Amino acid sequence: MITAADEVHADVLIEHGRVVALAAPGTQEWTAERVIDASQKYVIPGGVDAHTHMELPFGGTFASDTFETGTRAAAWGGTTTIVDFAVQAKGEPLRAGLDAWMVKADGNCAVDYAFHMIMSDVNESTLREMPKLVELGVSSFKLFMAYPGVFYSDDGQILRAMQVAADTGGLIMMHAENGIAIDVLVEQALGRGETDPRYHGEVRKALLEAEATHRAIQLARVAGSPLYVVHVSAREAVAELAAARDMGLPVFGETCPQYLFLSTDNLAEPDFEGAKYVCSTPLRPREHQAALWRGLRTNDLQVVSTDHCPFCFTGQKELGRGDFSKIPNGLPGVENRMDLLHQAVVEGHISRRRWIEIACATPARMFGIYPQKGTIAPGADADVVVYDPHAIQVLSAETHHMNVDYSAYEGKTITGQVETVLSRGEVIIDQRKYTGHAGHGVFVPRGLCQYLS
Ligand code: DUC
Ligand code: ZN
Ligand code: ZN
Repeated sequence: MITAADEVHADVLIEHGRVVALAAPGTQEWTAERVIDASQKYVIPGGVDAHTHMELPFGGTFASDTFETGTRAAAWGGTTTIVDFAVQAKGEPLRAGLDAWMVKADGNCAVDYAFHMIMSDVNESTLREMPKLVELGVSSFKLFMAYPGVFYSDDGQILRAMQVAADTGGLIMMHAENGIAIDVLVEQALGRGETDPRYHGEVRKALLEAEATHRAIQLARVAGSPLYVVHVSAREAVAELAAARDMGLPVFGETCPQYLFLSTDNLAEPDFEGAKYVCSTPLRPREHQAALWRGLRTNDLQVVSTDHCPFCFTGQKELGRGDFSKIPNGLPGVENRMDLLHQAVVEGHISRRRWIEIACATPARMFGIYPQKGTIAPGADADVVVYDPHAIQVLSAETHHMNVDYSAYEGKTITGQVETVLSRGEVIIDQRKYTGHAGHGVFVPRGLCQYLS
């Protein structure tokens, strides 16, 4: 058994959906309805993916995974909890957005789910609503320094939201890119006839991610609030986080597998294939990867989540043929995260326990659901994965379960594969057969970030 803290040989006793005891192998006379033999395998906590966008409306279309298809794919990949983003529509209350996303998820999920709240309209009324959302178990709020006219908040709005977060214990999650400057560069690039997907990466400059990260950190300092920066991709942004953490500030950073394994080489693939890799923050030149791996090892970055936001190549990514700014932003990945990070263990980037820490335990703690989620310990939900560390698999759209017509990792060989998955004690993947069902997953109300007290 591997947790963020330990690697031990152990029997795990599960009752009524919870872990009730751990024991040295064969030392207890437990009688059980079912025994799962995990010898030669790893027994790990179910993954916690703290950043997904099922059914997200974006760029005139919708992310292609529903809560049903996306959470089933999560289960296949050993992820048993997702934290998705409910979206406030401009001019509407936060609560209306949350209610709408509750309806989308309710009765449809294969694994447990929670929500963050995207604030697209920070004003007096939505600021007043923030403490109520925290009480409802939605204790984190995503703001955007990018996407002017859509999700964008200006510095004053950001500061005000951070002040409320400081008062209520809520956590501000920041999409840190200078969207005002980026929009100028987009217009200029298109004016020069630079319309291919690779220009998406060129205009969304690393320096504009670093600048926004720096500004977000300073605003959080002024407000006295913690800050969690989502989908960090630039080494210059990692440096800003590291500097803030060296000063002792409560600043946290997340990166995603696409930034660790893919690069601008993918964005430059010919025949518009690069559109498959358009997401924001964008993929960076390969040289940035070393800084991200180092950040994960030194704890300057604490979480790896997917930003799963799939759009089919046919009919969706194609909306941006002839104009990269119209390509819907996002990559599929909810099914691949645990495997890709195990591959990182195999390749020596991180240790086994760090794998579980960045993929299970820390996201659970960061978003207030530990130890119910993110570990295997008496009292925890029995979200348990039997992982075969020796299986060889090849990632492909032919075999994945995400509702999208391509894989960002097509043809990549991975050592390791999920074999069996339990969600609250129910076997939902049984030796690579899906035995779960839509509606098994329930809403998990979250407490406050557990790194602050
Ligand atoms: N980035 C993406 O790539 N997709 C959805 C929203 C975002 O910020
Ligand atoms: Zn974002
Ligand atoms: Zn996102």
